[in-house]
Amino acid sequence: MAFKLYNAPQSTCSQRVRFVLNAKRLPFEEVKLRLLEGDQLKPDYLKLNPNGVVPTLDHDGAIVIDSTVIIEYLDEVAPDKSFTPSDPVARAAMRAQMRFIDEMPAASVRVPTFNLAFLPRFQKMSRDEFVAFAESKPLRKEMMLTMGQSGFPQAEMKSALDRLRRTYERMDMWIAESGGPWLMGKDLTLADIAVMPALVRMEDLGMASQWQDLPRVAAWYDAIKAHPAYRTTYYLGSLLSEQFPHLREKASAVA
Ligand SMILES: N[C@@H](CCC(=O)N[C@@H](CS)C(=O)NCC(=O)O)C(=O)O
Repeated sequence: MAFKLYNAPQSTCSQRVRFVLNAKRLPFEEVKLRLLEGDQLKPDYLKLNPNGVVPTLDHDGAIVIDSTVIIEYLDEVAPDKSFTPSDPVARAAMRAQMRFIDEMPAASVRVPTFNLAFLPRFQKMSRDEFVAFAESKPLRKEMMLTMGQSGFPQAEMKSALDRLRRTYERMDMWIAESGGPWLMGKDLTLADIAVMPALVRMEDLGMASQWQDLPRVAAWYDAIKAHPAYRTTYYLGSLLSEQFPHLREKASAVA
């Protein structure tokens, strides 16, 4: 089995897939796209992934897109060290958690990410360059134009942080109900892996304090960072603060 992963070091969606590949010890070729340069919008890549986003998995020529779909696919084709419960009811519960995670934290985390990390880059573009860049995005055109070159308004930032807070509270409830240490109990599942990058991103942006009053979530976070796959997934250059020097001061001002 040969895997080629088109991804970006700092992309939260890519980090889910790298974690699963690493945890399963599946060797893979990594193709790194530069998202701010628009590699994901080039015609050859759009043939693989018409959404113009990463990640995309090429498995012996079969193309699989969307990180949630990819991690489920990997668990099916490489079932050793499975991250999916065998009981159908538990499997359905895990998938429901993953839907919640895609709708809530995975979407919300883009707002602080863009405002705190990427905005200075967009502000350097001329208006015409920015609009052309935004309009070339199949999935994120409207989001980019709403953000504009002055960033998402404070109200949008506040509601994104509120949605993230509700995620930490939901995680706390899941861990309490399952007995932990993971979201579904004693076994790490794809749901844990799906939510992990949002919390890593928030810590990277200086906002880990948002879950410090939830000791079960804090312990969960420490545990997933201690997993052997974590270090290989978050190789040097995977954190935004490793790339954007302005980030640390600005993030600590927001926290
Ligand atoms: N639902 C998709 C979302 C993918 C996505 O939004 N990827 C981001 C990085 S995490 C991206 O490629 N952004 C580039 C862009 O918006 O142009 C997935 O989970 O794979």
